[in-house]
Amino acid sequence: MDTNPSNAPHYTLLPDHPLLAGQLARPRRPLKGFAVILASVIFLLLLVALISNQGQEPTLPSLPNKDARPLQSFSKSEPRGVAQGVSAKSNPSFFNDKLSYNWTNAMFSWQRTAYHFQPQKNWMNDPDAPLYRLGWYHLFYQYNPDSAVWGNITWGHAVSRDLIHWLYLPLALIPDSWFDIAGAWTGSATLLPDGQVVILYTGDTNNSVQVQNLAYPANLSDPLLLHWVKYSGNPVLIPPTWLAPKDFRDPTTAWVGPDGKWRLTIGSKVNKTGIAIVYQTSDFTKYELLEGFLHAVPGTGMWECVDFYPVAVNGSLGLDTSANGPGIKHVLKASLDDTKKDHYALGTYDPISNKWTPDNPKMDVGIGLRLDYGWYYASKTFFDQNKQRRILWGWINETDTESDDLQKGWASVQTIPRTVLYDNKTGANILQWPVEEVESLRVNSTEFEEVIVEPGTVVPLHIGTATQLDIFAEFEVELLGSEAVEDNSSCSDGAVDRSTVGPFGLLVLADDSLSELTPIYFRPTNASDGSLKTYFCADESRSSLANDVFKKYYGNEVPVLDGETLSMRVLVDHSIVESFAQGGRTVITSRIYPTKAIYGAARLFLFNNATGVNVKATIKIWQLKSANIHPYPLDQL
Ligand code: DQQ
Repeated sequence: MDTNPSNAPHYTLLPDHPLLAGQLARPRRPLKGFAVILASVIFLLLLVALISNQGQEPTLPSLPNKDARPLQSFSKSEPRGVAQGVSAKSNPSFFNDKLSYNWTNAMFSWQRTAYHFQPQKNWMNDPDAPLYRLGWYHLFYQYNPDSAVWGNITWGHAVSRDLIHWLYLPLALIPDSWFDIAGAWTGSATLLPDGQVVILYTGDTNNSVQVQNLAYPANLSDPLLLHWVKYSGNPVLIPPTWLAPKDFRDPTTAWVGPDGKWRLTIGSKVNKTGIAIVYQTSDFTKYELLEGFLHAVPGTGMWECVDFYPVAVNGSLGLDTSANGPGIKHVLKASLDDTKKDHYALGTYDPISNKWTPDNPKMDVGIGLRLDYGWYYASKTFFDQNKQRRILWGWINETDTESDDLQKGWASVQTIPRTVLYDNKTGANILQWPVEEVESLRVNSTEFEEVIVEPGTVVPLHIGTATQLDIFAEFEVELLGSEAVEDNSSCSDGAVDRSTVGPFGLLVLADDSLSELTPIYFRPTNASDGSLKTYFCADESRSSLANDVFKKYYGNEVPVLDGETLSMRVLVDHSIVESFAQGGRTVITSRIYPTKAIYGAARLFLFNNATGVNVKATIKIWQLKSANIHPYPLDQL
């Protein structure tokens, strides 16, 4: 039986850990107090020296002050995390003391999702080290156990049999050592052929230097992987001398190179050029930096949470991270710190030259495709050897105010895990699709066949409660006049921007009076150059009566091939809407904050805002049950 008290670390303590030395429990003697003040002054001087040393060679302190937790500076004009060299962790525009609305507890409760993963309380950000092993899917995540805002970043941990129902486990990695005392940041897992599990994660040190640390399970026969050991030789990697010490983070899962050694990549930047650098290792404790960059794109800034994996050009299965050769392309993904957007590109990986080359330089990482055109960041994939598929996790941040988050006591949700495949029809993008297990939540379905939606109308879909839905909709368009008028619009003017042929689609989380609604829609255009394009969009501008939340237009072009019908799949889960067009070529995640269209008042409609076409819609809608997400009954072990 394991009954760890919730405030104790769940991994083996290092021999020099203050808890073992009893230092935290002992009353301080005056002399010790003086020593602490002296140490703090020295620490502050070191901090000042380090800051003024920015851009020069980073050096790790030779005698780290193991007890010191650096000042987590935070100013009212700067979002959390920025001072530590990581992304803005709060809605930057609404970073204020105000609530965004006169929220009630009932409204806040409704916002919690029913089948997405989120912790019971407090702040969560990036998914970390997803893996499958001994019958369990593991998800770790960036977590603040103390508050609903970013800080004190610790690794939360949960397990699932099916990626849908989750059991919360004790914290996996606590920032309690000099090499991660300012935060146990993002990392990845690698499963070794002999059954070992290796986690590499970024530690923010007592001097705010980003280093990479190694952790491994204390007991490999424990399927829950409850206890983690931090390697005694941590950190295993410090920033190379030519990189800034705050621009070196988020190691990937490792893959095997042609010489049998492991390789992994880490994101960084040189001036404004985003880069991915590659290290080689045999034992995960000693590393060699390979020459050159895996890839670099000028103007894209710091690359966070780089992900790098193979996809099969033909076939419907995912690939192990080490797969390479004929019929394989590689996806390179970077989370752009400057824009908070996840960009990817398809290309070819040559392990001999240590280079990845994009198929289309015009669609390179950071200047071309995005994984998700909604509110989505810091994603990460893993290879699920259980079902031979690659699965993508992504973080959905809040766009309300910090005060809202503190009042509701939690912040952020993870997306539904999505399978990732190469789109061999377009040859130019990946396909993302909710894992099949989500379908186990479907309870009953309603079908609407060939519903005609005339120009400028909305049609209610009477399905009862409309807050937990899985919707699949297809649309055909019938031109009423002789020809469509040219137009060049995209998603940028919202669902009220009318043309001959669009927009049309669904209104989700709408109330009866349509005082709140979120259109998820197609926007075909016939540009003056003769080209026909279709955009897939989400218009959040009328999603909430609350003022201080993001209410933007999101979306991008979606490829529609000859003979294809326009189709979308939309998952509605209270305040989260995940929308997939054309089998997952273009994806949009929405985090919205309705005040009226909630509980039994939430409705679903079809709409057609085109002026010159009838739209024929065929729709199947499933109500979804809630997933079981609760603490693991550790007392029953
Ligand atoms: N989140 C982590 C960093 C990463 C960032 C810190 C991305 O490791 O770069 O919580 O959201």
